[in-house]
Amino acid sequence: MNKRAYLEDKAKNIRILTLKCIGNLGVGHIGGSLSIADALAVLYFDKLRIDPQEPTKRDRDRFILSKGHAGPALYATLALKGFFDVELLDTLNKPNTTLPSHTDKNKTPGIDMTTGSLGQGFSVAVGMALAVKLDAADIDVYAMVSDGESQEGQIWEAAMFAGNQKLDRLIAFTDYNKMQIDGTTDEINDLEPLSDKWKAFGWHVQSIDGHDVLAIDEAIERARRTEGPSMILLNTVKGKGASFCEGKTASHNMPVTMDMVEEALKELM
Ligand SMILES: Cc1ncc(C[n+]2csc(CCOP(=O)(O)OP(=O)(O)O)c2C)c(N)n1
Ligand SMILES: [Mg+2]
Repeated sequence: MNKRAYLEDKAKNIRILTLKCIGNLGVGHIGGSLSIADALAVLYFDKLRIDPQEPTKRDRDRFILSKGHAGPALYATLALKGFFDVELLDTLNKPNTTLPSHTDKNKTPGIDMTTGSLGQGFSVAVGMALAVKLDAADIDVYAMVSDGESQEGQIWEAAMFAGNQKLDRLIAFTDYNKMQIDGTTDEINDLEPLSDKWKAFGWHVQSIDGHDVLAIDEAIERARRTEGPSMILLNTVKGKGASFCEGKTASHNMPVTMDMVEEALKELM
C-alpha cells in the first residue's frame, strides 16, 4: 500500500470509530471531530515519535488538541494507535469514563494536555515549545487550534510570544472549517486575512487542503525545516465524510443516532 492509501485508510478508520462512539452516546461534537481526521491520521501514523506502551516518556513529541471538544476524534486515533482498547470508546462521556467529551491528561493515556476552555491549550503548547528550546531537547510540539477558537485573545498573546522567541519546534494547525457554534466565522467575527495575521506575528505560514493527507504530510516536513514557529492552515469542511453533518453549522454538537451512523458508514466504505 502506498503512503497516500495507507494514511487515507487510517483517516477513514478514525472517522468510522468517531461516528460509532458519538452515535453510541447519542450526541456530540461530530462536525469538528470529523474535520480533523486527516490531520490526526498523518500526525499519529507518520509523524509523532510516541510509544503507546510508554505514553508519558519524557522524550516524546507532544500533540495538544487545543480544540478539546473534538476529543472523540483523538480518542478514536489513540485507540487505533494502541494506547487503549477500541471497546473503551463505547464509554465516551459516560459516568466514570476515562474518555470525557473534552480531553483530560489526567484521565486518558496519550492525552498530553487537558483542554476544552478554548485558547488555553495553544498557550500550553507554546510553553512546552519554550521548554524544549531551553533544554535543547529533540522534541516537536504540535497543536491543533480551531477557527472559532482563534477569536480568543489568548491565542494571539501566545502567538506573539512564540514568534518573538522563535520557537522552532512548534508546529500549529488551524482547523479552518469556517464554522463555529452559532454560524460561520465570517458572519460572526471574520478571521481574514488569517495568513497575514500569523505572518505578522512572526510565524511561517502555509495554507493547504486539510483533507489531503499527502499535502498535510509535506506541509509538516516544510514546517520542520523552517526557522521559527509554523502555522499550517488546514482548509477543511466541518463534518467531512458524513452527509448528515458535512458542511452544516448544526454539526457542531448535535444528536447522532445509530441509524445516522449506519448511513454514514455506508458512505465511507
Ligand atoms: C473559552 C471558551 N468559550 C466558549 C466555549 C464553548 N465552545 C465550545 S466549542 C466552541 C466554538 C466552536 O467553534 P470552533 O472553535 O470553530 O470549533 P470547530 O469548528 O473546530 O468545532 C465554543 C464557543 C469553550 N469551550 N471555551
Ligand atoms: Mg470551526
